[in-house]
Amino acid sequence: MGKSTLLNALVGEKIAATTRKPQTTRHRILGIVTRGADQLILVDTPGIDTRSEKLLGRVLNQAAQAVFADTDAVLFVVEADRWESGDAQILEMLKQAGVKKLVLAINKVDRLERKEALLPFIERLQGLHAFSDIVPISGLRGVNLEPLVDVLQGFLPEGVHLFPEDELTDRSQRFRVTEVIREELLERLGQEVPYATAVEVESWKDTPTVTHIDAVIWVERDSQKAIVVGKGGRMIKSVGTAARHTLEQMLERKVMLRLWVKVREGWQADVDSIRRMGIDT
Ligand SMILES: Nc1nc2c(ncn2[C@@H]2O[C@H](COP(=O)(O)OP(=O)(O)OP(=O)(O)O)[C@@H](O)[C@H]2O)c(=O)[nH]1
Ligand SMILES: [Mg+2]
Repeated sequence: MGKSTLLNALVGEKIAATTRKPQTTRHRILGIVTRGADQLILVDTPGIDTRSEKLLGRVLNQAAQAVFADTDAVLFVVEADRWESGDAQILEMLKQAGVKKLVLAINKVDRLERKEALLPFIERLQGLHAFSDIVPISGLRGVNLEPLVDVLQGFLPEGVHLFPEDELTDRSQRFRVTEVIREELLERLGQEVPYATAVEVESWKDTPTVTHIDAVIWVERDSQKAIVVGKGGRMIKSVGTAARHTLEQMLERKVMLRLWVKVREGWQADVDSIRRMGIDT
């Protein structure tokens, strides 16, 4: 859908991992946009998986639903010209949760071959619910984001700042580092492995010239470890190089990144280990 891409675009920095794989976001992540007297606090939720039966899937769904309780408005992101059964289920859930201010963002308009397709799509969605507003956007290309912020700003209590002006997220630098590594990993792996991985920063040391970071990529099985490491260590090397590059831009200094792949059996099924990975339960 592009929720995390949108969050990053609105905040102006990479906070949340974005990949082609569904269920990339595993945490509730706040993005903070300060505009004069107002402050917009965006909550990026894990996508709601309408299929998953595993514990991790259930935990992610709960995290998404818990968010609705204390927000001023919900931004429902769908893709242009694509309305799927999962979207219908989520809309139903939002209605049942009694969400009053429901803004619809029609994302990825840059991908539309025929711009004329947008109007009938908007009309169709208008027929499904009385949305507070409908804004066509592209999070990736930065199309129409200012008008979207204007609309959301209209639903905020005026002049309330909950965070310092220069703060962009509630998440630590360590967390952002794990997101960068996870993003590179997920983009390179096939369908099976990603859900079985989690990243943890084990040590972080700043010297005057370099930041040394050691991180562990947890997997569930030896076979997955072999895939993540890759032939002759090629996969892990490529993940490490790409992640280091992004981290150097993010931290604005030289980074030495060391990655380890370790097996922790059945971690997905274990609430304690889900919590240890920093995933909200
Ligand atoms: N063409 C195009 N692609 C986009 C746009 N926004 C996001 N994408 C791509 O869509 C994919 C999914 O984006 P994410 O931001 O990770 O989506 P998400 O809704 O956060 O997904 P989950 O966290 O997995 O629920 C990525 O490959 C993005 O680059 C857009 O406006 N246009
Ligand atoms: Mg996401």
